[in-house]
Amino acid sequence: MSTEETERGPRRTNPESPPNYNFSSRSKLMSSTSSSQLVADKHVRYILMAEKKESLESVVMDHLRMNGAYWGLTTLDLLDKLGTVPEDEVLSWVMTCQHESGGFAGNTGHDPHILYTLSAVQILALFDKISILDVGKVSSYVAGLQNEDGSFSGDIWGEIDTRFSYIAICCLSILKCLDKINVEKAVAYIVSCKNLDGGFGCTPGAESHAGQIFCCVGALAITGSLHHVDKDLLGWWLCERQVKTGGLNGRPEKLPDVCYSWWVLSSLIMIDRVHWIDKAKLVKFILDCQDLDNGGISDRPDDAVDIFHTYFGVAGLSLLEYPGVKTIDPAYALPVDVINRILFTR
Ligand code: GRG
Repeated sequence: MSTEETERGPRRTNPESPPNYNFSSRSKLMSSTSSSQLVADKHVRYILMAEKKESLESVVMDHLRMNGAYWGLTTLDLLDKLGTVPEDEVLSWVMTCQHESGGFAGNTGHDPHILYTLSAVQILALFDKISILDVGKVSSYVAGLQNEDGSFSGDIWGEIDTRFSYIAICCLSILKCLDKINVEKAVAYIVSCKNLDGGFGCTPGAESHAGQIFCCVGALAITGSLHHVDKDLLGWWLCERQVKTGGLNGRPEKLPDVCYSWWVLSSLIMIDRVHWIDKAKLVKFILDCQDLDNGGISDRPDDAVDIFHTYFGVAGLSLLEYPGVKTIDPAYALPVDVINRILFTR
């Protein structure tokens, strides 16, 4: 690892202006670094099958179908295959999940939660259909979950977590309604969750975890507040997540998991320290987690595949600039062309 790098992190100062990450230090990674290639067509087929109502995966995921739809549809878009899904059917189902409060549920007839509300907004963004939303209603639901100390609850039951801070900020930024919350207090709460190791936890004093770090760094990036991050200290903690096989874990002494290719890598990119890990070894780890016969990606080699790991594997390869995969935005977790379309148009 080199600590001689100059400070070249994201330079956004205005929360309403588009992100400006410096990718200049990212080298092109060719697929020849692994014994296998990305079997994109098989992953597309796997996702389209997993969505079918009668599949086991669809039954198991019934209560969080909105998240599953976001993972699957974003993967299809990254592989340039969003056009293969029946858009009208998807959009009308998404809208059946909206509650009168303005929030979205994980499926029709379920209770609303901020987790599913972001996924619903992201799905509409993928299809360039934010316009079918009552933006005032959705943004009021999200803004109404902010607490006096700046934190966010997930729903009316009040659980507090920095995941919900990220979701609120990401969602309101996409809807161009960040002015509906107290951004200063939201940022102060996130900063209060920063630990001595440079990482962030789910609440003040909670252990640093790569998933929470993504949420906190992402929220700080979107609000132009990355100066609160000690980039060298956090970059060191994050690059220490890479284990011998090339995979990344979420905290010390834990097993590697493909999903951390997203949580860790996106954070490293946002703080401009992605060149501190071995990218070729990580590409190989992700490719080794593919089901080469039936498509889909698992947490670790030879485990069963699922839609969550398929998304985070492909999203990780996108961050690694793998050929044939569209570029994803590390803060918004949507393809860059989608984010540009939203942030550059009124
Ligand atoms: C739009 C990408 C996107 C996210 C929305 C929901 C959310 C915001 C972020 C979740 C961040 C998070 C906490 C991710 C971690 C998920 C995970 C694999 C947790 C497993 O934790 P443990 O403790 O596993 O079971 P380890 O790996 O620590 O053993």
